[in-house]
Amino acid sequence: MMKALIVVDIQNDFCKGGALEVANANEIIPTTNQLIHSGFFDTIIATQDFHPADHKSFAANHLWRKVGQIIDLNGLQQVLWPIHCVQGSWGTEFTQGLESDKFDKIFPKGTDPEIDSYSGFFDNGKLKSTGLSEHLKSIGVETVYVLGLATDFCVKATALDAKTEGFETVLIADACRAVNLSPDDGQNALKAMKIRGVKIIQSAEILNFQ
Ligand code: VGL
Ligand code: ZN
Repeated sequence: MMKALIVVDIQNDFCKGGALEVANANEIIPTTNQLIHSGFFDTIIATQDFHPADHKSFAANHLWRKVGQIIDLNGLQQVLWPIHCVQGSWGTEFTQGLESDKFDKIFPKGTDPEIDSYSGFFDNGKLKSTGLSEHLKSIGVETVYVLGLATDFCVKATALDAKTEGFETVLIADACRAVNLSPDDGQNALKAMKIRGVKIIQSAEILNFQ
């Protein structure tokens, strides 16, 4: 049974000193590296938030809009974010210390300025595939393990799409951190994933038995 690890958006802009800093994000890097080295996974995949400078998820690209506001963007609700993960910038690079040279394949997302893409599989309107699902199926992956940033946005969206795509889906909870626009968002995201059939585990359940 082939197993893939999906490392979601461990990038400078979501870590210490980044434009969309997630609290305590850097704490997940040592655990992620241990999982990468565990030998438990048949393939290591990463997603990378990778926006053009004119991306419409940036508050700065709308007149009179502020970070945190919710707007209608081409028929979808869109939270407005600070400018982050712009192609070619430091912010979009994988964070120092993360063993990104071990990634077998990287799936960029959020490249269309008109639509955001939280999931590593599809944009938020499910209009276009990134190719991740097709790739995993082509190499025979049946189970995906998801970790990274942020629990309440890209991790949640990626895990839910993995489940919908027919993969056995496991969330490694201690290797995720949440944005928490509201204080309980991270916890609520875990509950929402669990209800949809995503298995929630701790990294020790993999690392202690390798
Ligand atoms: C993310 C907000 C905007 C994430 C990406 O990786 O969770 N959140 N872009
Ligand atoms: Zn983004």
